[in-house]
Amino acid sequence: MPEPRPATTPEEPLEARPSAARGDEVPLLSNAELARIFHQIGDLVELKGELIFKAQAYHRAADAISDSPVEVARAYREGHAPRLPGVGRAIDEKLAELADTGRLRFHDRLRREVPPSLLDLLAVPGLGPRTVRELHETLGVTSPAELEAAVRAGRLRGVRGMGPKAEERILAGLVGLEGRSRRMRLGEAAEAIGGIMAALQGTPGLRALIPAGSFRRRRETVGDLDLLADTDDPAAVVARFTALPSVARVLNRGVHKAAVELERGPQVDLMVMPEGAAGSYLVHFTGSAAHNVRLRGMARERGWSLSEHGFLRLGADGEPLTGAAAELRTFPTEAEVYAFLGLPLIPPELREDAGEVEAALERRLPRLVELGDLQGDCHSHSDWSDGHLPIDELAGLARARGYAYHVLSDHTQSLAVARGLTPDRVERQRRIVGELNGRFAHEEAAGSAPEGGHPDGFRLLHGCELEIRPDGSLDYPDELLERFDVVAASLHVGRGQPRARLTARYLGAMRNPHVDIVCHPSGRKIGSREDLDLDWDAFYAAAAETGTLLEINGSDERLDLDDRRIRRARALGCRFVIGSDAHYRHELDNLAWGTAVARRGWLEAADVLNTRSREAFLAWLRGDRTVA
Ligand code: DGT
Ligand code: CA
Ligand code: CA
Ligand code: ZN
Repeated sequence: MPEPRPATTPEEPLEARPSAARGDEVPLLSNAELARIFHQIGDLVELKGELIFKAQAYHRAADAISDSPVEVARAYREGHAPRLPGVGRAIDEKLAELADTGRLRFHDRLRREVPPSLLDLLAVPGLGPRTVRELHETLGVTSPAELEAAVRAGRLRGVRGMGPKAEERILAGLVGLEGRSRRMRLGEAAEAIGGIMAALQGTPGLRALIPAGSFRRRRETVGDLDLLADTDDPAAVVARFTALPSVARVLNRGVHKAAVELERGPQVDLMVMPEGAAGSYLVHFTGSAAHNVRLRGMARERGWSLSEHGFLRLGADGEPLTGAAAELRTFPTEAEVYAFLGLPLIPPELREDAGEVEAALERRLPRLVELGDLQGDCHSHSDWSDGHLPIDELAGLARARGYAYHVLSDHTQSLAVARGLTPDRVERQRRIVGELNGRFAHEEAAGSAPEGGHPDGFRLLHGCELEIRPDGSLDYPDELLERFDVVAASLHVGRGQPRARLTARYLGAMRNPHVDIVCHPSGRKIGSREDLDLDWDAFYAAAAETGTLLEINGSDERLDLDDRRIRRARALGCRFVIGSDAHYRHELDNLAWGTAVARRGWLEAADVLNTRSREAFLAWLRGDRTVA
């Protein structure tokens, strides 16, 4: 491929895969793709420090190609090259090579000579090739992050022609770049990849599409999307993928892969897996890179080199054997790849080189909790506070999903912005919950409950999301708290208090015997609101001691506790619940994200209390901690 591979693809060029040999027909590059290549050549020669007019010639040719009404590559291939303004002999030859082979050796060589990260610097709004080269040569800056550090350290002042104005301009440009490369929340990633997978449904020859990368690992934010295709007809899926209406730009296209940028959206990398050898592909493109490095090390110790193509036998010199001696082992499934290394299959959520390889070697990987283990949802809001669903509808939806219980947990009185409930509204709400449950019990007894319900029947549990006030007091008196099925305490105001005060507020709430759960303990919102400043170990110790459950909030902008804190909390003896914090109908799906985070935190079903039956869950809340 002539285009630069996106910054997010692996070091080894994908084209090096053995299957490149089956690259029967060379794909025809579009005018836009050709233009992009020539613009990039122009940038690269200028970055290299060659004469400016050379660079300009490439940019001019690029413009002429994108303005041309004829399909330039096809015309070249068919032997009637069009006359393009500004295209002389040198560029004419390059166009012919691109049209015939789909690649350009000159471009490949340039990309080897110039640090590719300098192209990232070029993406900073307001930075041209000349400035980038100057910054690289005088300050050694090779990436946007290094540039930002240099500007902030005042090192830019030493560069010719760079004053305070330039500093300001560059910092503004860096902010712009960040906005463009913002990482997605899990829900956004799911929506984008779901749309693409739906649109590719029915592509001739397509057997399966599997999302890989950080999304498959359910990292809390996702940079770009990686999609693996299992197909009889790679060309068909690549063609349909690059022509999707949601695609703004094709960044890269080959016979077995492509990369695109979605309209106002992320980059998506599509890779076709070689038939019968999908295992190492799945492992490689699921990552993480750190996990892959560990696997490669283990392969090496056993005398093999591991890449996405499979295992290659190493010779005495430590290099893969070649020619007649070459030996390649490939596997159709991931489990077989792990087995070849003497390991059980490691679930994608654990593949972060955070101890999972050691645990696998010692056969002590956890049996991770699954979404299907959950018997009920522990956190939701109706239109009585800041939710958008009437109580009966909320209950009906949870019941239809097959749960045995669902906690209604509207806000309490002092959270006026969220229409927190006064004690008399709590009383009225309790009556409504009671009536609903009466109806459910009646239907279940009469055998007239809707299909698809839980075999134990369904009950709406009356809870509240109890505000811990800035002075540490609780928002309802004990006599009222006592009457709820579930009390979940939260801290939304006075977030800026010093660590000792904040920690004491939580500890005080946990010592109240009516408080069952602490909701979204860190209070963060991903990308927009910092964590509370807490003495975390003291917090976990108090939760463990008082038997207070810690929520794993499944809202994709919270995911709180996060995976790292879950592991620490569990090590200190804490137990958990997973809550959707649904305010809208579709947010009931947040339980999936909550479960993913719990899995990334190495939790098993036994660690998560809402995997228990309604009876056992309620008994546990009442203080009977012996019920299994
Ligand atoms: P992201 O997109 O930033 O959220 O994170 P990932 O993990 O999806 O990373 P991405 O899209 O760059 O690459 C997908 C997978 O491909 C990654 O998880 C592991 C593999 N991979 C990519 N680059 C490298 C690399 O430089 N070295 C190794 N060993 N593996 C890589
Ligand atoms: Ca990628
Ligand atoms: Ca990715
Ligand atoms: Zn809430």
